[in-house]
Amino acid sequence: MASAASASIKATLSSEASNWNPENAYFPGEFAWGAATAAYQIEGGWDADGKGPSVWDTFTHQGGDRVFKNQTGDVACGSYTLWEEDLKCIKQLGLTHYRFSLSWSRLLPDGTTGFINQKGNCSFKIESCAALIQGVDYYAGVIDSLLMNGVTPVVTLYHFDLPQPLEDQGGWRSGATAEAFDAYAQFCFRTFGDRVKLWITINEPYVVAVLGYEKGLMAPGVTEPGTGAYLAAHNMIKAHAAAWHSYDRLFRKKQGGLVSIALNSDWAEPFNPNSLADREAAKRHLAFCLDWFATPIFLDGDYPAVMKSKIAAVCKRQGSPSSRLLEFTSEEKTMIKGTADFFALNYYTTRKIKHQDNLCTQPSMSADKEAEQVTDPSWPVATGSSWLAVVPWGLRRLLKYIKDTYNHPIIYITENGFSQSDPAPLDDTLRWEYFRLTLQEILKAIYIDGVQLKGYFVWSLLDNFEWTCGYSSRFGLFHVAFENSALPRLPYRSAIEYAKVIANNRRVKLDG
Ligand code: PNW
Repeated sequence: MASAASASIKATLSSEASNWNPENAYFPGEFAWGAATAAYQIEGGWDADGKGPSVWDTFTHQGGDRVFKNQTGDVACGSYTLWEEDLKCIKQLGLTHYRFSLSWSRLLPDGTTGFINQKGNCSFKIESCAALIQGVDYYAGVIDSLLMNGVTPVVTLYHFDLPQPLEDQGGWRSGATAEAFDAYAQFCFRTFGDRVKLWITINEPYVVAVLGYEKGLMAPGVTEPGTGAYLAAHNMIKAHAAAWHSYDRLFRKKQGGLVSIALNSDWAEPFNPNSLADREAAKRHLAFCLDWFATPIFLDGDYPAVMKSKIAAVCKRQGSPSSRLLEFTSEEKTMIKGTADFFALNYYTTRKIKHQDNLCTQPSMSADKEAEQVTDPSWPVATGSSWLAVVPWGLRRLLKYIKDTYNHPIIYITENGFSQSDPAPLDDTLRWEYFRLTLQEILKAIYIDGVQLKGYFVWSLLDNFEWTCGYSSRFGLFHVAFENSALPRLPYRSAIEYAKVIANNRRVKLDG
């Protein structure tokens, strides 16, 4: 970055920030412009060509109104057969990077490497197996066509869709799942690592642990308050670390890629900035969300001190002799520490945090943190997600916090977006305004705060199966007409504007 240019951008941003337009702005030359998706949310083909069931297949097929109108990902955007249509969207945007996830049970139907779902390798009854595109071949095709079109693949190994046979043996409550994950990760590195150089092991372990194993709101729907999330998180951290070490030991030298884990976090502001109790509570909110995973992985192999002390104190008061938060052994701490090659952040929203005494007699993770979250009524809320208060400046503060807390890492924003409710107008002017303001905060983070931010991925490329909201909540840059069996994709205005920003930045190379 030329320093004169940097200084002038800095001055422009400080003085004219409110008039700033990302279309005319200078992002770093090699900035990664991306969009993201996840297998279960877009692929469909839930049992096609030898794919095994995942916890999301089970969860949605059980019905019970846990998902909007009992919708499922059985068909979703049909990307398993319509990949070429997705590629057209990617090219229309001019993305430099595309982040997608592999369906573990499409590759390894029972979750183990005992059987690999690959062309010519048939375990299921069908006439001509050799004619089929199966798991390995499908993803190889996606990766090869991205590379042929100059788009860098960023691959998530696991995005919420655990193979059901592993869940049947305890899922993330069992250490055996961490071992199975390591074997699966090695298989993926070996199979695709010659072409894939950016890997995410696990997407949002917080969401899997809290919504999947504590509150039971997402698959596998386990409700074990006060223990489920801690146990699931413990095993996911070990799984991630084992996979990172496998890459480091067996593949890094030859393949030269990078491996991280995608962590989601709100930014937390104290409700009353003059209250020490609220300021401490805001720190705890971050500790119980982001630092829960980032402290062990990026710093010292162990949970944040405030989590350990708070949970131990609550447990004591509740009459339990030992803490519900598990402990890592010293070997495990050594194994976990330093197992990420960059910081992958998913940011959606900001909360105001009040101190709240835990008076519960029953175990509960949300009570353990003694912090109550509220949103400021003046913040706009995305029409498609009641939890998504739009606070672009919260992202800048969170990035600065990560820089200061985690030794100035290279950061990628691996997800950020705003949903519209269905029916969603193609002219989403207000939503583009949210993106524009967010990109403005990103520039400030880079040029004023000195954050090493290397890329930004919009969630999501396409409208898709938004978990418990089904198809009612639309995060896509491209609209998908789910009522039409051809599943046509059409750009929202945000897609057209995003393409302009990307095109402009690719013309202007300040430090490239
Ligand atoms: C992320 N919350 O999940 C996921 O990575 C995506 O699969 C998902 O579609 C996207 O965000 C939008 O929701 C989240 O309740 C799920 O705060 C829930 C929350 C945040 C992120």
